[in-house]
Amino acid sequence: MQAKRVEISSDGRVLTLDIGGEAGCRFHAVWLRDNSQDSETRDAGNGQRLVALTDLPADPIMTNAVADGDSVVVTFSPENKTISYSLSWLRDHSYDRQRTARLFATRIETWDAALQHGAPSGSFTAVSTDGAALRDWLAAVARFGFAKLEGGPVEPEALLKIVDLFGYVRNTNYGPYFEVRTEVNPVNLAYTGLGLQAHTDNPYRDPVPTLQILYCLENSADGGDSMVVDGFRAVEKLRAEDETAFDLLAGHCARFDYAGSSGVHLSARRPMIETLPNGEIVGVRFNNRSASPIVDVPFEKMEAYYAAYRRFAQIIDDPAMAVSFKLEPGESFIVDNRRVLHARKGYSGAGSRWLQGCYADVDGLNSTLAALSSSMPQAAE
Ligand code: NM2
Ligand code: OGA
Ligand code: ZN
Repeated sequence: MQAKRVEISSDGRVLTLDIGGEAGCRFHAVWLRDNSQDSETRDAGNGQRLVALTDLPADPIMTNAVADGDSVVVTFSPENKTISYSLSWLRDHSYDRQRTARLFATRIETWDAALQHGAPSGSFTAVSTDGAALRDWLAAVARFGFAKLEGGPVEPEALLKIVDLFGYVRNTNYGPYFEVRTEVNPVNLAYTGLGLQAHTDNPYRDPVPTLQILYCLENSADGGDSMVVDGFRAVEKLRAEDETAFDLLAGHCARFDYAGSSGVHLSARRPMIETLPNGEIVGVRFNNRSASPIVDVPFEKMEAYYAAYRRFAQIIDDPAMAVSFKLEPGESFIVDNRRVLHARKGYSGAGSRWLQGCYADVDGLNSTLAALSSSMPQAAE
């Protein structure tokens, strides 16, 4: 890659480059200096920055910039420091562009019941033994917020082997993993045969567990089918239908609590729809069982808030939104618990039902996915 134009503004504060197909791409001196990749600024081994921002001059000026093959070489005053930047790195990190409003991160693809027959799924054996299969399965989780895994061993703790493939278990008051089966005096309604409306887990926790795995060991009772719903698609629908309803749920905190066993009282205040400063949707918290009285909505808006909440719940419960399946022993699924809600039908009858569940976090998943993706060729799309 060559730079066709390399120009410094007369005050030395802005560098303008034509890189590849991108013309007139501007960078500030202060930004470039902070992002120097030289060995005094960044450790050559681990890539970490060696200096604090306050160690650098507040007002650096560029005194010279020249193209040099696939790099541009810039000299900064007052340090009189010359630093080389790769053009492809600059192109990849360019910030001088139109920002188009979007609701989700680019890799996210929202879905509804139509995904039923192409639901993301992997083979336990393949993901355990083949890096490319693991990468593709993790990529599906990142894209769709859930994936099934089939053909695993029908043995307790197999779910921990799945977590070991990409990250770390999140231990909680429920233990490193938990038994999801009918109990006498259950500490949580999940440990009964009741149906569970689509929900995200542990909205009463801050930070919320960002991944959940449910692994089936027995499922011969009548019922007990699983459903997953894309919370981001539900938000998209709500917003398209009624932006005021979206604003009400995104703009006020709900509250969630759990105090079902002795010595535990978890609570969190967060909106049901969580957004970034640019409006991007990053999280959904929805769980009727642990919702607490909402006190963060002004009196004048409370009825409208309830109408929005009800409409959001109707969208979530609409069968046209759900992918459903009945887990067989040795099958499991993982959800991004900030995005995809899970539900189960009630169960009863002669047979038995036993799942094991655990939490983990997406930092590990994303890290493993990124490392696997950079170390091997991409799968054909
Ligand atoms: N269990 C399964 O978030 C919830 O309370 C749902 C969680 C008990 C760990 C159930
Ligand atoms: C849970 C849960 C669903 C099921 O344990 O959090 O939602 O299928 N269980 O039992
Ligand atoms: Zn749950």
